Amino acid sequence: MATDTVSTPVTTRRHGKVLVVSVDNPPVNALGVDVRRGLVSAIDAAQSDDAVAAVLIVGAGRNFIAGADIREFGKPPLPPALPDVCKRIEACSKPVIAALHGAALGGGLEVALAAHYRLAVNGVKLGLPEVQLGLMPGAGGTQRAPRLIGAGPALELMLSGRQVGADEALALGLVDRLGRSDDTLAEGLAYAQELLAANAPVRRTRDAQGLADRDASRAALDAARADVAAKSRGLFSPQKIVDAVEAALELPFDEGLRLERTLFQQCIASPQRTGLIHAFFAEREVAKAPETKLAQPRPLASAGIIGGGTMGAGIAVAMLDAGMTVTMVERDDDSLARGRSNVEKVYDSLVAKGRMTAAAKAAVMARFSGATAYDALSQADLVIEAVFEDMAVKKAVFAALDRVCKPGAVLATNTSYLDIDAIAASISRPQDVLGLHFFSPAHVMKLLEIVVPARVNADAVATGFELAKKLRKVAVRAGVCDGFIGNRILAVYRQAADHMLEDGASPYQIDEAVREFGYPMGPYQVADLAGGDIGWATRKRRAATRDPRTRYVEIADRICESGWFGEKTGRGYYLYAKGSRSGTPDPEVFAIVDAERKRAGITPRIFDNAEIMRRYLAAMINEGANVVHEGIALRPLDVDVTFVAGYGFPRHRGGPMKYADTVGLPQVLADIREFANDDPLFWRPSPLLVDLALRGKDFDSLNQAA
Ligand code: 3H9
Repeated sequence: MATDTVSTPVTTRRHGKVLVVSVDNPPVNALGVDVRRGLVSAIDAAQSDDAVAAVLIVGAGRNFIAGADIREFGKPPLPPALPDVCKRIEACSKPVIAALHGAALGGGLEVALAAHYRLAVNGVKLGLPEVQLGLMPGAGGTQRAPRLIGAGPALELMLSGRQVGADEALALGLVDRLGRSDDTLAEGLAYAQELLAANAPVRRTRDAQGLADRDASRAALDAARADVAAKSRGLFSPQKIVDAVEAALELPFDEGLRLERTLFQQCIASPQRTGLIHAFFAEREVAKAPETKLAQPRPLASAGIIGGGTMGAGIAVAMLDAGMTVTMVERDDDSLARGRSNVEKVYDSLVAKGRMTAAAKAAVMARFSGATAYDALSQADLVIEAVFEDMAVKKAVFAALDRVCKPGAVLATNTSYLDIDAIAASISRPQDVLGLHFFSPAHVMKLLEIVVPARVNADAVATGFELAKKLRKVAVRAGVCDGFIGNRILAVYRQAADHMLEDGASPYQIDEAVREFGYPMGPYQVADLAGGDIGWATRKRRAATRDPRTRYVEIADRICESGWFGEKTGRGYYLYAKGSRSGTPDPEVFAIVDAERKRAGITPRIFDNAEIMRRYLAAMINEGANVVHEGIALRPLDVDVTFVAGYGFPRHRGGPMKYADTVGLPQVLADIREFANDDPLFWRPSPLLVDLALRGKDFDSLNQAA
């Protein structure tokens, strides 16, 4: 064995006639400029060295290559460009083999596609996820993947961005061979030796015949184009992916590559790319809360849940799905039976859809137990209460937990707005108390607000973040206030929407404007889905403490007084035909709105959708700035992640604070000042917004500084 050139982060080492090229660029072997340079010089070295008969590319650490270095996008490009690196690999006159493990994504898979043979070991994750970043494969992926596996499967991979495992990759033809062991290097070397022994030729993907059946390829393209038009809700890059695959079908390979480059640059220049990459990094940044750096999480094997309603059962399912042992406590046998059945229902529906076997369900439910006495929680590492939103009830639950739980157990409340400092202060161990605010349905929704009261220990908070990781949730650290980050901001922009409703817009127009912006649903559709009675109860409870000077729109109350609580009652802001989940405009709602306008002495005016969004978003951004200013959210990016992960804010816009940066803070401030002419109490500019605008800074400057 001979060792020669060493050029970090790509090293080469000869094993007999095989030159092993190892990419070692932690944390994920992204294809930064040094890696690109290293790969080109490694191929050049292999080409010019007579002792080398084949090249094996492997990744060091946990992954092959996770893709292009996302941090380089938007900066001046440094040569060699990745498409040229891939061309160089493919042009090599000696067989190049890629041995894949861990992530082989985006540009990483494109490097592998440029190689002549591919082997993968168990646990590999292959994919072309660029679409999730507002991009498309830009290093030959749109030209090579269809030639290798056919237009239909390639389009599906690129448009979904999903990852495929080893077996599926083999079945698709993305890889030629699966390794028997997990030792990628040994498996790759054995494969290379075998190919050399068989005199296997250089086999270039550019010459593969996956598009030979033109009719099938054309049909796949047409279907994909129709699907994109119907479903991609204004996203830019999916259309470009289809255009590029069309080029693969219609143009010679090199021309197709050139078009791919042009389209890729258009995606890079699009604001959607900026928004989606902001969301990608922000989601990783929120996981690094200060407490996670200060302290180690406590043990987290077994959990208790108090309350088996929709929320408690959803949390139980999320934990069971993560492999935890769960004990549910309810006040009596009947309630417990209902709680258990709420949990089982979720699995039964999976079994009915064929997505889970009855045996798998039984195995999961074996980790679930129920009790009507708190003693059953004496050994739990973590207990989450999800009982009725009432301070006295919550305090009684915490007093019981204080009595029975082992020392060091983390005691969490799922309250949406109650004062967690007060709950913590009511027991003997406030250092163990925090808020874990799940969103319904808790086993589906990605967001988890981790609410940090004043006296909690850092290791309890770190345990909350560890739990989020286990449950695969996006955790955002929030301070204690009414509504924390998400619901506090929601309350304000919902008011802005109600003001517009009373001033002349219809709920249907507001929903439409919000959907046009990229939300899956508008606020009145959401209200109908969630059930109007919940918000109504809260409004009634707060009526006594409401500032009488603030504008209060009563339309929602009138609708609730009619017994119209939304979808579940067949009527809310919309009318729902029996069994239907999509509503139609309701003339009687128009009548209620008209009557309320008259009562309030308002002459309705016309809004256009642009003004609706200007007001809706200004309210959201302004309260977001307040939340950051008061330290409830650590940074603007925490607000962004909250809204993207939990409130349907269009991911390609990055989040409300990122969006504000793209509009420009002086413009947002000018809007708020304009709106304040009519309602100065509601439209009070946040001091943080004023300060940043004055200093010519944006919200992102606070993300960088933190
Ligand atoms: C592309 O390839 C375009 C080409 O087609 C064309 C080019 C011409 N770059 O997620 P983790 C960082 S587009 C830079 O927590 P995991 C990440 O920020 C790319 N940095 O780990 C984090 O940093 P920090 C297509 C990256 O084990 C750290 O690595 N590829 C990149 O849970 C660990 O990440 C993708 O979209 C990157 N590409 O998951 C794949 N990737 O420690 C994106 C990660 O400072 N990546 N980082 O917070 C992933 O999906 C996951 O990171 C992966 C690992 C599955 C790889």
